[in-house]
Amino acid sequence: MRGLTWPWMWLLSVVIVAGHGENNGQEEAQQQRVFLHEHFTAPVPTTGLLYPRESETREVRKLDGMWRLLISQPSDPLQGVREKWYDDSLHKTGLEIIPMPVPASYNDITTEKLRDHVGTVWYERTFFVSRDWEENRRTWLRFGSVHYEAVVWINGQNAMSHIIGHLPFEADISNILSFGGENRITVMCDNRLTNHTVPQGQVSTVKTDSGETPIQSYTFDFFNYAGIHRSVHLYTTPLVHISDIAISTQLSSDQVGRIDYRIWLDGSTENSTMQPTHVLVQLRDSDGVVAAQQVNRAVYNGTLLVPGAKPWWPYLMHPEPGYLYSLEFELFVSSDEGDDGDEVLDAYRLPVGIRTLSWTHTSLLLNGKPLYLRGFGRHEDSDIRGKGLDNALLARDFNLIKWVGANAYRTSHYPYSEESMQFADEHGIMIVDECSAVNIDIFEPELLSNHMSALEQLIHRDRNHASVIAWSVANEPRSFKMGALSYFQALVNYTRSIAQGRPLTAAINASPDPPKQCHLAALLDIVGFNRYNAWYQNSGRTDMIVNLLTEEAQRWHQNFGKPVILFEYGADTMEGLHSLPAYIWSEDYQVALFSQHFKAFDKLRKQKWFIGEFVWNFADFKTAQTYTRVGGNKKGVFTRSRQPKEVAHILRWRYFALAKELDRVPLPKHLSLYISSSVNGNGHARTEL
Ligand code: GCB
Repeated sequence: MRGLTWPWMWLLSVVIVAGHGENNGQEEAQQQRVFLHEHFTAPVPTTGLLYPRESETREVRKLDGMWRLLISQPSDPLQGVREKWYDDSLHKTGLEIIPMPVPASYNDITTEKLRDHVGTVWYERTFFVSRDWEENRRTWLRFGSVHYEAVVWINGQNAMSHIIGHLPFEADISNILSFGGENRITVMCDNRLTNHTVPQGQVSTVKTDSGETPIQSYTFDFFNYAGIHRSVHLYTTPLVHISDIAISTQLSSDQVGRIDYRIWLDGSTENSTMQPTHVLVQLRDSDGVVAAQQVNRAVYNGTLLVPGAKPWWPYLMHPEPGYLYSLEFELFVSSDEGDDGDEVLDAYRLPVGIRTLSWTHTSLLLNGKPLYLRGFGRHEDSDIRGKGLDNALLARDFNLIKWVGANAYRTSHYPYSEESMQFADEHGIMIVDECSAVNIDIFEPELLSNHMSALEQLIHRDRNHASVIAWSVANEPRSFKMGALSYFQALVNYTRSIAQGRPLTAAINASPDPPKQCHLAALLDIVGFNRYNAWYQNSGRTDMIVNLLTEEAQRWHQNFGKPVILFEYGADTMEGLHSLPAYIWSEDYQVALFSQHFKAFDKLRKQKWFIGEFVWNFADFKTAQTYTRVGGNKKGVFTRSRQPKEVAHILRWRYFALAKELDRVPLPKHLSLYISSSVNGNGHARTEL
C-alpha cells in the first residue's frame, strides 16, 4: 500500500528528573520524564497518493453515498476483529445496522448513541467493477481521510490500514477485487486518542448510573468528530504509471518562470515489456496554449523555463490572483507489441502556480514582495456533517473569505481537505498549513514518531500547492516544559530537512520570556503566537489590549529575531446579543475588542517584522461539552451557518483598507452605506466602540 507509515524503532535516551516529593500520581511522574530524543528513526517517506484525476489513461469513480454502519460496543472495541466481521456482510452479525452518509462525521447524524461514542465503528458498502478494468491496469482505492485510525478490507481481505486523521491513504486492490462482479468494502474506524496519538487524548472509564463506560477526554477546543470524513475514490492507472510528482517553482526578476520537477514511476521494474523511453512535459496556460515544453529522456526529473511567465499572486495583491498553469506529463514506453514506435502509456495533469517564496529575519516575501497576512484561524466544521467534506460549504466559505477581503488562513488545527487546498490555489488564498499536533504535552518518543509522521504525510500531500506559504508544526504545545526542548529540536530539524522551500512556524501560547519561556520559538523561521487580551486575560477590559499586545509582540521579535505574526485573538460572541456599553459575549464587545486590536496591529506594522493578523475564528464551531462553551466556541466572525455577525462588516472595512493601502486595491462599491451627506456615505458611522 502507498502512503502508509508505521511507528518506528527507537533508541532512547531517558533522563528521569527527580520529583519534588509532592506528586505521586502516575500521570505526574510520566510528565517529569524528560527524553533526550537524540536518536530516532525518521518516518519512511510516503509514496504515491497523487490526487485522483481523470485522464485519457485513468478512470476515476467515487464511492461516496450511503454506507451501512455498525456501532461496536465501547467496552469491547476489538470484538469485530476477533469475530471477523469483515468476512461477510455486517448484517450477518445480527447487530443493528444504520445508514451512514460518506463523507461525513458520524457523530451528529443520529439522534442518540453515536455522538459521544468511544471506540470502533464499522462501515460497509458494496460496489461493482466492470470487467474492462481487469486487463492492463491497476485499480486503486483511496481515502481522503478517516479519523483517527482505519483498517480496510475488500471482500474479506485486508487491503490497508492507516493512523492519523485528516490525511489520505491508498492501496492497489487489483488482486483482491472481483471484476465483473460485486465487491464488499468494510472499514473499521477507531476514534480513540491516547498520549501517543496526534492529537493527544485520554480514554478512561467512569461509573455511570447504568454501569461502567469508557469516556474520551482531550484538552483541545474542538469536537473530536470521527468517521470517513472525505471522499473515497476508486481509480485506475496503467500497470506502469506516474505514481508521484514533486515540483518547485521560481520567478526571476525578468519574469522567467522556472519549474523544477521530479516524477516517480511505479511498475516499470516489474514489467520488462514496457520500459519508459521518455516523458513529454508540457506547460499549458489557462487558455490551453503551450507555454513551455520538453521531451525528457532522463524521465525522472527536469526543469522547464517559462519566459514571460504569469506569476501566482494572492487575492487582492494582483488583478489576476491565483493564476494556474496545467503541467502535463505524458509517459511514453517502447512497445514490443507493435512497430508503431513509442506509445503514450500514462498521462497526468497537475495544476501549478509559479511563484518565488522567500523569507528573512523580518519578512516573508512572495515574488520578492513582503507579505502582510490578514485572515483567520478556521475549522472544518458544520452542522450535521461535522468535519465531513461538503462542497457547498467549501464554496460558501471561500466566497465569504473573499467578501471580507482576507488573503490567508491557517488550517488550524489539522490538514484540511485536498479539495480546499485546490480552491486556495485557484483563488489566491495563502495557507499556513498546520499538522494535527494541537496542545501536545508529555513529550515521549512514540509521540515524536507519530508527530514526525503527521508532518511528513502533510508535506508530501501539499508540497505542490502554490498557496502553501508555511508549515505550522504545532498549535499551543506545552512548549515551556523541560521535555519540549529536545523534542522540538528533533522535530524541527527533521521537518526542515523535508520542508520543500517553506518556512516553519507554530502557534505558540507560552511566553517569550523566562520562567515559562517557549523552547520552540528559537527553532522556527516565523514566530506565531496566540493571545486573548481582554478575553481570557483581563476579561471585559478593552482598555488593556494595545500596550500589552504591542509589548509582547516586540518581546517575541527581540528575543528570537524572527518575523512575528499573531495567529489568534478574539472573543466569544452570541449572535444577536447586544449591550451598550459593551459587555462580554455581546456583538458590541467583539467589535470593540477587534477595534483595539487593529490599533495595536497598526502600531506594530510600522515595525516591518510584524507580518500578519489572524482572527480566531472564521466561524463558530462545535466543541466538547463544557460550561465555558454555549453550544460550542462562539468566537466566529461568521455564525456556524455562515452568516455575518456585526464584526464581519468591521473586519471587512479593515481588510479592504489594508488592501488599498498596501496594494492600491480600490474599495468595493458597497463597503459603506449612505448615512447622510455630512458623513460622506461613510456607513457604520459609529463613534462609541
Ligand atoms: C486557543 C486555541 C484554540 C481555541 C481558542 C479558544 O488558544 O488555539 O483551539 O479554540 O484558544 O477560543 O479558546
